[in-house]
Amino acid sequence: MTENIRINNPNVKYTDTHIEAQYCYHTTAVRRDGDTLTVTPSVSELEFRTERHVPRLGVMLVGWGGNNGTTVTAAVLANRLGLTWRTKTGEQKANYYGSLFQSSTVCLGAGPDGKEVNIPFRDLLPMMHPNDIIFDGWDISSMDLGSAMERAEVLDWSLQEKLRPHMSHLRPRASIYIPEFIAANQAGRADNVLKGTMAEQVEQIRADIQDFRHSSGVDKVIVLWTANTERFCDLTAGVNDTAKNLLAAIQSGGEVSPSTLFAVASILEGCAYINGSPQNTFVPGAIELAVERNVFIAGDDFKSGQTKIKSVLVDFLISAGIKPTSIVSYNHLGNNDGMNLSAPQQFRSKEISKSNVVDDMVNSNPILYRKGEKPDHCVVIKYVPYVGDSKRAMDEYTSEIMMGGTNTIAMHNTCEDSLLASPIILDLVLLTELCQRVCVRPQGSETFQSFHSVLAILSFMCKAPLVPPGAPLVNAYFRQRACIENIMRACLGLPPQNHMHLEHKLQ
Ligand code: NAI
Ligand code: DG6
Repeated sequence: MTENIRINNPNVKYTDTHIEAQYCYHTTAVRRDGDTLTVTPSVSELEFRTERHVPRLGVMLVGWGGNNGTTVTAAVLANRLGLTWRTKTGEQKANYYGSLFQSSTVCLGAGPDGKEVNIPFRDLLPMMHPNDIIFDGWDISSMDLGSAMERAEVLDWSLQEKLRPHMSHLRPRASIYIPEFIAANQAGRADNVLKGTMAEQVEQIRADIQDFRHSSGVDKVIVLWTANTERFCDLTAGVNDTAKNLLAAIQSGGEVSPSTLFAVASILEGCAYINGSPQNTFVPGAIELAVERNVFIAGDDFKSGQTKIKSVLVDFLISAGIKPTSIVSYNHLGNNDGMNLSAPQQFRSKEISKSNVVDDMVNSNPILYRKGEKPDHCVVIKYVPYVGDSKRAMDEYTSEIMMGGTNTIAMHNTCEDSLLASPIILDLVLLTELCQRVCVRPQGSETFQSFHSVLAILSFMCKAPLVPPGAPLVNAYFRQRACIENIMRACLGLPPQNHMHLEHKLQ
């Protein structure tokens, strides 16, 4: 089902190439003087311009042969081919459940009968369909994608049998492998690695991107890291603090992680780069390079399961005036990601990423929390091979309620990790591609601007969102979702969704 949206408003113009929308952007400034807060609303007139032509998109995955890499490739192929397969409970059809754009809806307004009209999120603006994405990528393991899908143990066997002929000819390109950044237990699969100096390896990655672009005929390429979680990189003045120093460190062979090397190669090729893992790929020098070259970067760490629930539940509790005092999150999983995370330094990267997700909600409520006060927050991950990709997550949220009461919520969640991450990978690249076609002319300016290189609108899909310096960091799920929806509405000259329904509330 695809809906054609046409905005009936003189402030919105459709040209052959663009949608041009005049938009009133309302903001509110607050000044505190002693006990008094002075609140000043203001409005500025912006013009949004969105290119209508949807290009052919190529996506290069770093870690293509892993569970996420093979699952997302298989899912797109299965949807493109319209595959169905038998399971023990009947026939299953390929779908994109879990994708914000493909499988959730937004309310456009009210129909003649006063009822809400909901449309697929993807239909708000011209967007690429995931079925049309062409995949390529790198892996330190040389296994072809058909066999790697089998190694992942994620998809039903009868589906794998149908997909294998379409996947066995896909082989990951050789990758950058610096053993000290990922767990030692990964060494056994590293049989597909580049040789040469760091600078030569970056040049090879750039050559791979160019080769893919030319051989596949895609118009643009986005690179996404879904390889193993790395340890954090030391932040060192003179090495990775500026773009110039980072490029020099690559030439001289300083401490630069493989994920940062991929980011640099992508930025130099003008390709957006997304980090789906928790490590600090975006050292200050990498961010500066992206800003200098006007290339989008985004991350960090897919927000797929336990953390997604956390960003809903804690938001609910705190916004309802209930005070979470202790959050304890265990999970165990048995896939290769779990094995890599069983090493302390790699676990530490994930622990940091998973632990900061309630900060914005806690800081928003000084009635419940004194300055600096936080709930206890404990994150445990254990490797249990038997459960494979079927991750178990157990959470306990303890909160203070009225008059000293205690409210404890415990939950247990079981599901295939890669089937949660794959639709998020698709949403990340599709939204990035859309953002590359949107620009905004601020009031009084002659020129249009693109979004900031640090693409914070992607926060919704990330556990530890990267935002431009000084920008507010939002983890709360519905605020993040509303941000995407309202920016897309702004591109159509539509006001933010206000949920007031005043027309039904007056006499
Ligand atoms: P995986 O271990 O199955 O796949 C990672 C792949 O990366 C492996 O095939 C490995 O050989 C490859 N690899 C390692 N270093 C590489 C390098 N330098 N260059 C190229 N390839 C390299 O892991 P999975 O389950 O696919 O997860 C991938 C990443 O996504 C992990 O870092 C994980 O923490 C992160 N993630 C996964 C989520 C999920 O729900 N599945 C959610 C959030 C993050
Ligand atoms: C163990 O936690 C493995 C990780 O890669 C997670 O599965 C992944 O980061 C998803 O985390 P969450 O908190 O979004 O479920």
